[in-house]
Amino acid sequence: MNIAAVDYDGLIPNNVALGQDVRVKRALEKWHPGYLNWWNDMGPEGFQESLVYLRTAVSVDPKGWAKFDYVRMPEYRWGVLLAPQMEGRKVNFGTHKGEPAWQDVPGEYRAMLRRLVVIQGDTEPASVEQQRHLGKTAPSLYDMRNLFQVNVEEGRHLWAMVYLLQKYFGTDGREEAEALLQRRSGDPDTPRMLGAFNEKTPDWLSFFMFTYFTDRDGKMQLEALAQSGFDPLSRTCRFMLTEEAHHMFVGETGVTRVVQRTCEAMKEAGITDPNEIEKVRKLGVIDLPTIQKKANLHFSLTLDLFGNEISTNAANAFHAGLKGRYREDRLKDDHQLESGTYPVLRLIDGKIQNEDSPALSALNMRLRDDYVVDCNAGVGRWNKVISDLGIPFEIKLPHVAFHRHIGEFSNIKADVSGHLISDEQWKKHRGDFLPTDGDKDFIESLMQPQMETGRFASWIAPPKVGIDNKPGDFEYVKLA
Ligand code: BYC
Repeated sequence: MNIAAVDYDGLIPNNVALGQDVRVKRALEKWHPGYLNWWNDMGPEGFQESLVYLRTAVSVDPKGWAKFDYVRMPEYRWGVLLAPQMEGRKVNFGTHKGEPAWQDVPGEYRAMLRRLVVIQGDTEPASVEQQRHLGKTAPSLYDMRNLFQVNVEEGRHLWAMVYLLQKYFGTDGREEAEALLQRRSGDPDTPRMLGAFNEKTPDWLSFFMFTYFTDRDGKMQLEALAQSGFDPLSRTCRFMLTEEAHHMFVGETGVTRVVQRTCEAMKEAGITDPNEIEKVRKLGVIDLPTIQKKANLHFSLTLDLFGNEISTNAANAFHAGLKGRYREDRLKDDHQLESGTYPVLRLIDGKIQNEDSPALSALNMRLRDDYVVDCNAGVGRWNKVISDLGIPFEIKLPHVAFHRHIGEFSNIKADVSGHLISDEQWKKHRGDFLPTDGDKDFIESLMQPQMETGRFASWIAPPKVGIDNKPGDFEYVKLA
């Protein structure tokens, strides 16, 4: 079988020869109605009958893997797609370094591997649940289409993890696959597994921040799992990363367009001081200090997703060859880390300072550091838009100790610069760092839908180019 081509004949499009794997095919077909029920209950609210101009993966060839067409979301072809197998691939880190990559689950690591797959799987439907109400306040049909594209692909990523569970983990894999459809973002009794996936995505600025910051955690984690010695996981994550890139594009360009519109409106009105918040808001755009507060919120919530700075779980997963570092294969060291150290930012004697820690234990910290570098690149591009429009303002990522709920800094209060502050001071200044109820109400007041083809809400600039090179007046969603 040509691995680059996808078999579209059956119920579940795939490039894993599902037709010859009766047990797994049946298990997935049995899971399918539950998935559709979940999509109908918890997927986008409304618009399920509308025709959306979506891309669907039709191949895993990096040169041309997607086709664009109008699709009703419930009819989207969610499938199982793995990147092509690499001849002679080896485990390239940890204690098994140099051994052939596993095509089956190594028995001794079964529980650890299942946990990683389940956690990854859990985030995918969670994000769809968090974003389900956004369609009805879309600032344009272009944005609505991008939201739905992200949503159907997160659905596909759930399929990707469920395939691994059904194929490689027997009865308990099947149970985990069921449980992935039962948990609900924000539900007090059956919440999603990781903190940030139980938070609200109340408005479109949050959606753009989420796809910028939180989908980027997705990228980092998938890159680390793509290094896995368990080859089916590696191949799965490699293809997911292809799709993930668009989600971060939506976030980065979304925030850019909000920032651009704000600065343009300020310029037109002759407002040069970004802190003249009320005047700026009267223009029907979101003031830059509020955009900064949203960035503070989403960045800090996402940092929690990297787990504890010092983690035995992370050390064990690396040692076992299951989860590597960011782009492990491009790093130049022994890939075993038995003796090295890594500087970890910790709270020591009441001060935030670096401490050299065993490199193996510090892998969450290291991935988080790589993440912060990656985040900063896009923030620099937002700032270029602001400075090109002549506004004296710079968006900055807050200190990693700010507003944390997991790890070293979860028990202290720090300001955005990383200065320790008392509970009293935190209460007093919280509203300077994070969106207040007033900020939220203002943003909500702007969330009026704009559903005319080629038109955009007052607070966001049109994109530079259309999706699939379509012109500005293209009807991305044919409303039913
Ligand atoms: N919330 O040893 P530690 C994505 C728990 S996003 C709640 O530091 P570890 C996407 C932890 O589970 C990427 N609990 O943990 C983005 C552990 O509990 P147990 C998702 C947390 O394992 C946008 C205990 O604390 N993929 O794809 O080193 C849209 C001890 O912690 C949290 C992955 O995350 C938290 N934030 O690190 C759609 C990859 N943090 O087991 C999709 C797979 C920690 O002792 N996951 N805990 O009861 C992992 O690699 C790791 O499990 C984590 C945590 C990085 C999450």
